[in-house]
Amino acid sequence: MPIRVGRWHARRLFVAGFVILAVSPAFSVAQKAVLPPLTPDACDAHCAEAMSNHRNSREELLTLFTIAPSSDQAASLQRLNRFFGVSGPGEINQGNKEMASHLITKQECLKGLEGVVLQTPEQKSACGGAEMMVPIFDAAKHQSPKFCIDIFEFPNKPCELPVVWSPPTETAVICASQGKRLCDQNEWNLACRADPKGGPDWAYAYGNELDITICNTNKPHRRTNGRSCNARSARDAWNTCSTQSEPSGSFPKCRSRFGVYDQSGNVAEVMTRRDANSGKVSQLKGSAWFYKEVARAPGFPQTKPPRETYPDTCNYDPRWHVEPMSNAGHINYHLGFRCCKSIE
Ligand SMILES: [Ca+2]
Repeated sequence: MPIRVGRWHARRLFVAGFVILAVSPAFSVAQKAVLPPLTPDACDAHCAEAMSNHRNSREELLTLFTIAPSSDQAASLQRLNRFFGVSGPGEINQGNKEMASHLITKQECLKGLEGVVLQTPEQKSACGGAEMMVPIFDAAKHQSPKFCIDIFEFPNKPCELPVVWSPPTETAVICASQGKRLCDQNEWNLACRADPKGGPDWAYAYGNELDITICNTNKPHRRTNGRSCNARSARDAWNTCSTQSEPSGSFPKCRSRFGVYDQSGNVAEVMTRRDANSGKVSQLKGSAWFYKEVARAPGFPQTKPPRETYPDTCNYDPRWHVEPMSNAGHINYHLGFRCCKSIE
């Protein structure tokens, strides 16, 4: 059944979800970072080049992906036209460009991926010809692939900036327009921890020891124009919180053994979870660029006084902003998504 959600609907739901927002570890961190504000005067040539990767309009955002031939092209385009835009937090974009900070240029990112085989012909074939997807399976259980997952955060293009401000209901529609669907948490976890060669699972996509320098997880929230990030409402967050994502794939070692990038860090990700009581619900997980502020290795003793910290292991199961997928509207400046696809 098609999911119908309008922009007004998503905004209303953000307010409904705001009570939950207040207890999210992601928003309860102390904002101690003191970095220079990003203004045109302070942005040197390198900075300007990195920022040029940030799309300026709905039209530019819509060039980042194509609608699958299997979808109703006209209907999909009509809906996606409503979803994307750069005017505020009620639209999907790459963050408020006035506040955003990206430090790695597209060329630098592409340089880091030189010589890397992102997707083999066999993987592409297993995924029904889909670009930039890899099949996932539990080799230790001799399981054949049942699904494929996007190699990068949406728009699943190497060295493009991921989108944020995407409510789960709309992410599901967007994935459907790609001939895909949102990933289930169990699928995302397996793609993160497992070894296609049948070796032991890892705690993190990149290994068993926490290292916040491997992925885009080592940045504090930056102050913008002298102000700290204030996420008390979507509009406040839009006006004060810097989206500090980097082009997808900028951290070459931030890659699972299946070849999936940025499962730790960059932007947190929307997925789904089957709940015994509520059915299919939205599940938000994966850390974002500011994870250093809330990082906690498994078993590491709690700080005194306790502050909100959390592990970022593949199997970590947070329950942030859980909403029925039929009516899930939580959005914020550090939340994106990636898509999966069942293998027929
Ligand atoms: Ca991520």
